[in-house]
Amino acid sequence: MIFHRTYIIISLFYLFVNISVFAQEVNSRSSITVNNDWKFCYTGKDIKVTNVLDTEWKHINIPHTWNINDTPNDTTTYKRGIGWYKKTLRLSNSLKNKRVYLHFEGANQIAELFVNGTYVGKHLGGYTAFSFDITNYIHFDDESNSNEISVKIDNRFNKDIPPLSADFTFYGGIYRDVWLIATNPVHFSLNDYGSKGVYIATPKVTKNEATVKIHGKIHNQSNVEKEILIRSKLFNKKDSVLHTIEKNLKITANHQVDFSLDSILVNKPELWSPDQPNLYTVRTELFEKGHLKDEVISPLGFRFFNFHADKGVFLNGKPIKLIGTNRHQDHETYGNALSNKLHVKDLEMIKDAGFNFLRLAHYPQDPEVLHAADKLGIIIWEEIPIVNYVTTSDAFLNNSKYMLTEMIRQSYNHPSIFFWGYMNEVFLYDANGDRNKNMNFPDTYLEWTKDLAKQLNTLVKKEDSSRITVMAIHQNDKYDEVGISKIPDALGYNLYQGWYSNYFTDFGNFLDRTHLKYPKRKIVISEYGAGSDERIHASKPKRFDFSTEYQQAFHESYLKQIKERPFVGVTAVWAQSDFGSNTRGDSKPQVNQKGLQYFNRKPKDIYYYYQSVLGSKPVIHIASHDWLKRTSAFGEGQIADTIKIYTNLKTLDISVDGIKHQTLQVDQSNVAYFSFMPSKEQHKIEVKGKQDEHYYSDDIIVSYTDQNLSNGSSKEIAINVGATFQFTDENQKVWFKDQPYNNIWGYNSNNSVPLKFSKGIIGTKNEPIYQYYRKDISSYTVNVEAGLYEVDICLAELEYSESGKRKMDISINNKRVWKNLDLAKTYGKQTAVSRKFKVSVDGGEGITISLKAKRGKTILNGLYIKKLK
Ligand code: GCB
Repeated sequence: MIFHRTYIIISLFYLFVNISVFAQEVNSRSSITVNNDWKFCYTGKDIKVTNVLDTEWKHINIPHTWNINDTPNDTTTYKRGIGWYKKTLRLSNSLKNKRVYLHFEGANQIAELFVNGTYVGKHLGGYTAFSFDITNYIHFDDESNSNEISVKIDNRFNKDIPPLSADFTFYGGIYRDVWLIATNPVHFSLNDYGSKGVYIATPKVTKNEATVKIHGKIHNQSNVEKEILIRSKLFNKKDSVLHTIEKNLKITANHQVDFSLDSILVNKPELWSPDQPNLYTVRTELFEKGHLKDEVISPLGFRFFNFHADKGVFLNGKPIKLIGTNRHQDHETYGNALSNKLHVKDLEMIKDAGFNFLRLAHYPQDPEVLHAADKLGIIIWEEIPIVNYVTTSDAFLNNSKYMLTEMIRQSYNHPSIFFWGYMNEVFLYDANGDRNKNMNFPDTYLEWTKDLAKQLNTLVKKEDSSRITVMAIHQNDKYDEVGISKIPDALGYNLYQGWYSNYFTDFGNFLDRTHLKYPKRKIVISEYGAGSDERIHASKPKRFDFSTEYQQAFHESYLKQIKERPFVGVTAVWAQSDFGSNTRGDSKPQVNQKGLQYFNRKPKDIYYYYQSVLGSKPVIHIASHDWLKRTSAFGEGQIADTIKIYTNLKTLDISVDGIKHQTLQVDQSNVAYFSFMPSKEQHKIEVKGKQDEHYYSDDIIVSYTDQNLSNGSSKEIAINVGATFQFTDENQKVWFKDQPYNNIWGYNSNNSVPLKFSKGIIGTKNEPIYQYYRKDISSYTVNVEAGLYEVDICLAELEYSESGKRKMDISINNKRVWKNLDLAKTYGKQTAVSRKFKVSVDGGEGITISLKAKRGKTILNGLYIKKLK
């Protein structure tokens, strides 16, 4: 919601959507959302709206995207094409003397508006707002019953509109609010790059005084010259008027003029900061002959900041380390079509984690996000979506500049914004050696891109020199060789040492080397992160295994390294929540899993690590709420289990099953561990602590899965062959990590190799069982006691699409159950195959699955054995 009205009563002069319209006298502007009762049809192809059959329209409300069912887990239906929206609008006669606008907060990515069959205009770019004046295209109640609004949205690849490529889903649709705005003929401009036409600057701010400078644009859409008065009132947070400033203006007919009011001086301003987000308000009014004709309300915050290459960021004269996160705007089950409530909830979670900084990656987000950031005290980096590469065309250049101007003008008044960004990893493809191969970049590519950066940087400075310009780069020397890294005021590094490359300790070393080499560089860590999946756990976590334990170790190490380096002024986790990325094939395909919260926003355990280190409230959180089903054995051959706790308390009391286990002293790291010996299937763990006379606690119930079918202690075993972690499937069954035969169970072929396939698997929700496999395996043995068993063999052909490349015979206890199995031929590539067999075991011999290659090498992905009798 961007149009805050105080005079809501006078706004109620019309109601929409096929119901009667009531007229009342309106003095000032009126804004109302027109989100309900739309019809939608995804046509895919570019056809006329009149050619869509009546039966093809579906009733929908906005916000809406047509890609909701495309993610996650579906590699086939990601729709990039044309979708038509239409709506009937009935407008009161009282609007006859008004100017009527439709304002879209965002539609991805090309929007074309038609009113009553006539083309009104087009907007390019999916992440900024735009308005159309529809006055000349509409009829009113006395002329005709209704108006047909139709909007064609196109989310196809367009080489001239950023982003061209990125690690996120380009959901199509009208996915943010749509507003109908009615103004008097003379009003604050609604055609100034989608902004509200009023800009509040604070050219000078100190602790003692601040100046406020208000300027903007006025549009006289009447045929007569107008004499008007502009009045701005500055309110403090208690809503009392502190200052009023006015100016008379004359505007010729059918003209727009810029206006600028004299400076206002505010003594002893209450400064804005993350700890004290003091907000003022400016109400700017437009009067004609003493009557209020229009008004715009804008937020205002006083703060001064600078970024020092050695000492980091200073806010209001004091050092402040900006430790924050990145946010994508989508959400499980909603795609990018979120209610304002969900946007605000995200910001509240970010604040609650203790973060004071947020990068809006990789595009401008809903206006509500910035309102929330202003109010909650979260410092913002906002950017336009030039990601991965550019097209060296004038159209791309112009669209980028247009988008950048839109972003700045639309967000200008928000005190939370400190950074304007304009590029992310723009040499990704080129630096990786694709140049002149797949991408066909011209020889001038690097220089052209550098020039684009220069032009964008200059544009930002012209629009708003009060903020810091920034771009994010990946770890590659090309940016320095070309010199593009010198263009912005600050340089953001997206760093993934220990995830995309070997060790997380390389992170600090890289920072130290870079700071030494470029001592004047203002370094931002614009991204760092590792993926995780609540179903994957490992006591010895490995890079890229998607275990929650690896992600935890990664962040614990990174945050420590960040805190040790004062020159690192700004940092941001990648990312606050998991998000849709249609090209990904991780353990949850089509989702980027590096969030501190899941795609549905449930916090991961690691969220509480940040909260315990950065937040102000006492935290005790057992770091294993996601790992309640464990594969350690109990009873005979038992091994101790270790439980981790995130806390900012100094002393913890641990109890197991209600009995005091130990008292733990916690060091500076905010991480505490204790061990105990599981002795039965379930244990209740409780952790308690006390601070300032208040008690805090957390508890979990952990359960243990035994793995021995030979002594009757277990009746089933599931094995994720080829994997180094345990996996919990959709039926809550725990799949053990793979192991060589240890006299209980395991693979027998020492030459076999564990492999991973990084794409989605057709026909299962349990991808990690099929994505991991062992190749060149001759047999797998599980010791069992005598009885009748069900043996489920899980396979997927992950290498070949063509038949005839791999053929194998599979036997269970020397009895052939599959002959000449050619998975590609029978089931196709990348498809989960699970087949169950009944096996009777007399005793002694256990169950051995043997695989024999007839062509190519054998493979095995998973094994499940269950005792039936
Ligand atoms: C990056 C990109 C971001 C990706 C992220 C990742 O460097 O800027 O868009 O999502 O890495 O997860 O790989």
